[in-house]
Amino acid sequence: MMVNDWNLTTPASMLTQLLILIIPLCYNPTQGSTNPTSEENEQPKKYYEDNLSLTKPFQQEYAWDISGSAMITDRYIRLTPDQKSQQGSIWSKSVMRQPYWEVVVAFRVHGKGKTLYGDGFALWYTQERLTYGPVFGSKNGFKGLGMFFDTYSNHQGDHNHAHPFVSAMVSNGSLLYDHDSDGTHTQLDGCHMSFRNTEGEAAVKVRYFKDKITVHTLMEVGAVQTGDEDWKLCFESDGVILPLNYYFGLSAVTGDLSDNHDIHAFKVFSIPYEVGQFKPDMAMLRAIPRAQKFDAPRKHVDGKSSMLSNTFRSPLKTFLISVVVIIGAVFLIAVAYLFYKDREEKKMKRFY
Ligand SMILES: [Ca+2]
Repeated sequence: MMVNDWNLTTPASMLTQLLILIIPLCYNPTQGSTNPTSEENEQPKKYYEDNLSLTKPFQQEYAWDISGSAMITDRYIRLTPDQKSQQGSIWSKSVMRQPYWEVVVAFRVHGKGKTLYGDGFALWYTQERLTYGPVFGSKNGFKGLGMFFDTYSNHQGDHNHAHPFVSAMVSNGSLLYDHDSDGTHTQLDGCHMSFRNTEGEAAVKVRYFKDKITVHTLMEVGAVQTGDEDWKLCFESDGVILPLNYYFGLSAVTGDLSDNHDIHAFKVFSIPYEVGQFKPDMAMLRAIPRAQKFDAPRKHVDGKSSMLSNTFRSPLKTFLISVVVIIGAVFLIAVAYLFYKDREEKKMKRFY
């Protein structure tokens, strides 16, 4: 079954959602009131955002910037091929204008590597776009939300999870992602998801609604009927503030290790604050992205990494190595000169 056939916008699904909205009203004496615990608030109708979505055959390409190694075919968007030192990204040209939303991303990460492969890809909801850098091909110190699909375990110390690992992080621009701990000290939460080298596509659903992030996963999209019950909860996290008017993006990077990082569908839905009513909140325009919960900070431990990525990720290390190399070169030139001068002087002495 194609990704486009998911029961997200089918007539059957729409009818089901309509019934969910209507039935409680029939039995509720305070009809039309906005009880925050009612079913209607938990499951408001979603609206498909065409300008922020990319689905086969990817005719919405005009609404996106595609850069670096990223390329579009009629079957997928390849962020990086299974080759060393690649970096690719796609970014929406327009922003999400509604405060609450849901994103469904279907993808395949696959490659020839049996035990060594990397590094994974990231999904972004950030203030800036087309930002290049060391965090899965995009910049560190981002403002907004980063979702990481990490296939390579860099971490040397205690790790409570297996890879591939899906995690989320919210930054106000000053909180930094640490590759050497696989971002575990700044993450909201995460879960293990065996999405690499699967036959079919895998998918993740990220929902931001009323200051809560909820992430669901789905394996082997297309092998089963993908109703809501098929999604597995990865995590949910309260107390998350994300402003509206941010961009969506996807990026990936390879170092010495590589993989094909393919996006098969990217669907964005806006969610009304209450049934039939969006609530534009001016405070959200000025809000600073933040989250209440983070994992406890841990001491930074240098992780194992591919040589190129490691150099790329440590400008200070690169600088120190450069200084040592220059001092070494100057020293060798000085020794060679003294040796040459000494030999010339001996020659002159012999001549006389
Ligand atoms: Ca990693």
